[in-house]
Amino acid sequence: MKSFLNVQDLGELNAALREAAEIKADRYKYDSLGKNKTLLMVFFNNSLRTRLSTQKAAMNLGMNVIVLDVNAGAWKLETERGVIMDGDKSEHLLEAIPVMGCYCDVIGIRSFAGLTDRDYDYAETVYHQFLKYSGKPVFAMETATVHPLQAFADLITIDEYSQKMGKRPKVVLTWAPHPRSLPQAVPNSFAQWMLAADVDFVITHPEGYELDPVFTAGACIEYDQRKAFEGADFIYAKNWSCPGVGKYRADYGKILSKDMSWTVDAEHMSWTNNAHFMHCLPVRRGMIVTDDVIEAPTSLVIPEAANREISATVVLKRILQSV
Ligand code: AN0
Ligand code: CP
Repeated sequence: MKSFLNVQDLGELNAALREAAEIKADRYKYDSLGKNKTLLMVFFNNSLRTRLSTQKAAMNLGMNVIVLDVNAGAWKLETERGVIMDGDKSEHLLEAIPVMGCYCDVIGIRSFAGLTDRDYDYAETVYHQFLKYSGKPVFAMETATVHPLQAFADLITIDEYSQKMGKRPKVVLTWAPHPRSLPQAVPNSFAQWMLAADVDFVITHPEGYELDPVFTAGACIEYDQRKAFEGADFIYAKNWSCPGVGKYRADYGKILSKDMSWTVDAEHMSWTNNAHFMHCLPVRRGMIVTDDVIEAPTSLVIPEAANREISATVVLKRILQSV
């Protein structure tokens, strides 16, 4: 595997889930695979889970790890081509990327959507520049439109808990309010992975929040949150800003609603089949979810975060086996 952005990059999903279970049972099984190999993690944005879990995954495989926080000590990078660099940016990404590629064997990138230029974001411009100019395998640690390590960890979690239920689960992705404009990467990937998995999948959100059909083609969209929640086994909450689809194109990246009736509380959960609550974290309590719901025994936010180590170990293992 030379690039990891989409569910298809992983091949057959059941095989990947079996590999995840194998690694979870013995996470050091492949501890010499990464000997004398270096992972470079490049962060253009903040992170807690991705930073720690991906570094831990690399260490499970015996790799060395370098972390670069672009906004904390590196030269400020220009990413657009063809500009006169007379502002505050000292270096161009097109030199920085091949330089980074000199010092490592694999590169992970966190580069969120700017949420102003939809075409630039949805072309995954920064990610593809890394792929093209680093000469190394590259994987997404949340890029402009996707967060596949998160979606894979979410799928591993849903697979584990639905085995305990002994039935094909109903999984609901619900929009919830947030004070700031957030990317669509997490819901895009979650939808893409759920549609590839063996689950019944429903998306619910206010009008204008329709995700790009590239990720949701074939999904059931239910605008009535209560109807969507009925019979659900897993509630996956997330805020996202306007994806700018169809007639909402000019609203790309904007907040269209802060309707607090969408906050997941105990009443919302009472509509479900005693569902598990999920969220990728970081989460704002009182906005996305109430304290009692996130603290309930049915909440999976911590097991989900723990599975980030497993998804990253599988992905890095696959990459190492191909370099
Ligand atoms: C980010 C997002 O919504 O994409 C990262 C989530 C993993 N969240 C925030 O910026 C709060
Ligand atoms: N879920 C997730 O990716 O968290 P971080 O932003 O803390 O890495």
